[in-house]
Amino acid sequence: MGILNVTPDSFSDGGDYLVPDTALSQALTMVEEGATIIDVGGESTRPGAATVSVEEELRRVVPVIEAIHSKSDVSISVDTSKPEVMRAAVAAGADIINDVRALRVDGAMEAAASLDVSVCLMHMQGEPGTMQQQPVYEDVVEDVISFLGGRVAHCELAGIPRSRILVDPGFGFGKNLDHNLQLLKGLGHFSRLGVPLLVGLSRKSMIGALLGDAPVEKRVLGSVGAAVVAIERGAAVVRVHDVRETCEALAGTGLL
Ligand code: 8Y4
Repeated sequence: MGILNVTPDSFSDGGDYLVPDTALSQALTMVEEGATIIDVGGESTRPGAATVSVEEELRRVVPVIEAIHSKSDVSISVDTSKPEVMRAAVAAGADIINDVRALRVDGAMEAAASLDVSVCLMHMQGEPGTMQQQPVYEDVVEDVISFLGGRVAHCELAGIPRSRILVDPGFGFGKNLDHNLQLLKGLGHFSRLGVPLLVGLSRKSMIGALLGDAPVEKRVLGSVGAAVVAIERGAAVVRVHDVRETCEALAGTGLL
């Protein structure tokens, strides 16, 4: 899964892909490099980022999804928590709803259930603005698995079949470095949930910290290594910025 940010404040790409045209060429490049899913996001979820209105999020993601859908058969996921954006994105050609709030926003579960698409349910403790202040777990692996199991059950009650559900431990979302390392070490336990696992570690602060406070642009090799480890431990999908490098490493280790 290649990451396509369409936020002006996205610190990882400098907001370079605001114009749908630029976003489209970036998406097509990632497809050539081996991406089979493009994740289009218009709401920055980094700690302290400003919230985005429904109108602004629609303005950012819908034209980009339409453009990718008209030029490529690649699967498109929409990174959103808002039911209105889910509906418009799917109408524009999105195949997957990637929700960091796991369909907990009012109306999101019903919206997703009414749409014939897959959903990725991510774990987050707290909300983006405050989630890194004091994350607390009894046992982070067990706590996250238990949360995700509950969300899968909610989805099934709402009419979303298990065959359309993915789960994600949510690296960096209300987790300190130790929590993130425990989750990566314990990734194999998530197979208990019986649905495919998606993992996003690319360029995150965990990688920066492990590399001695490396800046974002020096996190590529660490991110690629983390993606390989995640796939080796059972992940079905990795959400990455560096598609070419990640595919090459997976191919060279026999994992792709
Ligand atoms: C550098 C670059 C530092 C990126 C931090 C970040 C996930 C996700 C995000 C994830 C799923 C991010 C939308 C955070 N992370 N969706 N979204 N899983 N499913 N931060 O881990 O990339 S945004």
